[in-house]
Amino acid sequence: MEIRIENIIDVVKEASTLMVCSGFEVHDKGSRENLVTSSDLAVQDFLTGRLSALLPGSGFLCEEEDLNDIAGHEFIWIIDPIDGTANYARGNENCCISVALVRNGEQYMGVVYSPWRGELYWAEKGCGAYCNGKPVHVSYRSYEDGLLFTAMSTYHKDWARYCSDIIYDIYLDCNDVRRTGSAAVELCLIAAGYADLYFELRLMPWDYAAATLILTEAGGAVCSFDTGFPSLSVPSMVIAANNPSSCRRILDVVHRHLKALPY
Ligand code: 2AM
Ligand code: CA
Repeated sequence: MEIRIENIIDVVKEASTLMVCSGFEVHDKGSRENLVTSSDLAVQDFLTGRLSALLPGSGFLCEEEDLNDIAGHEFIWIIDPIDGTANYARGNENCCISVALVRNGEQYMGVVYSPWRGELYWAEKGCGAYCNGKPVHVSYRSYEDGLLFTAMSTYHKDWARYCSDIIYDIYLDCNDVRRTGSAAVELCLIAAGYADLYFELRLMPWDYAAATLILTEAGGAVCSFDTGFPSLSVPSMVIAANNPSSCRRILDVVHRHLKALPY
């Protein structure tokens, strides 16, 4: 079955019309930090319908409605219908649709579209990374000149001390710290050279599956706690940077503070 990145881009752009609609309902998913809106559900339903028609028999791992059907499929879609829902619910522009296509367990294609920011990033394994049709590349900044995107453990405030200790140590040596509230937006901004370093204690695959392909195709480096690539099926730590040595340096700080993952 032939699939082209343009097919995915068209579907994601069409899905975004459901995101930028006026009027949506907001509900929590068991805690006040963990929100879902009627737009998240509408975008996910649209994407799963259209993408399964593009690749009949493909599997899905999606944030909403516990959609996890990944066993035994050559192709798997990993989808966050809205990454940055807490921003979206407040009218903050830092949110996006994130769609990754995994083939035989490997990242294959990724699209991240932030309609309010007007940025459509995509990458195909081995073919580079693009934003709005133009190639993007990571920065050449040193660790010391680097801007760090990071976050506290929003859904697990009991782990916040680990995050703050790690962030504090990185902050002492780098330039400064930023936080947008969307992991996918942040990883794409590093791909395009607007920032340089990244650390999150625990993310879900749909937060990073597309954006980490975009970042590595833009020349960046990505790893997890055990030095390998973050998992494409279960929650993982995500460390990333504009080059392998800065990525390693963040990992060294993490290992100074954590002997094992708290999850
Ligand atoms: P989400 O909107 O898909 O849940 C990592 O920072 C991830 O945590 C983000 O990509 C976002 O994913 C979620 N997040 C960010 N800020 C948040 C907040 N204030 N409340 C809850 N979740 C947040
Ligand atoms: Ca989401």
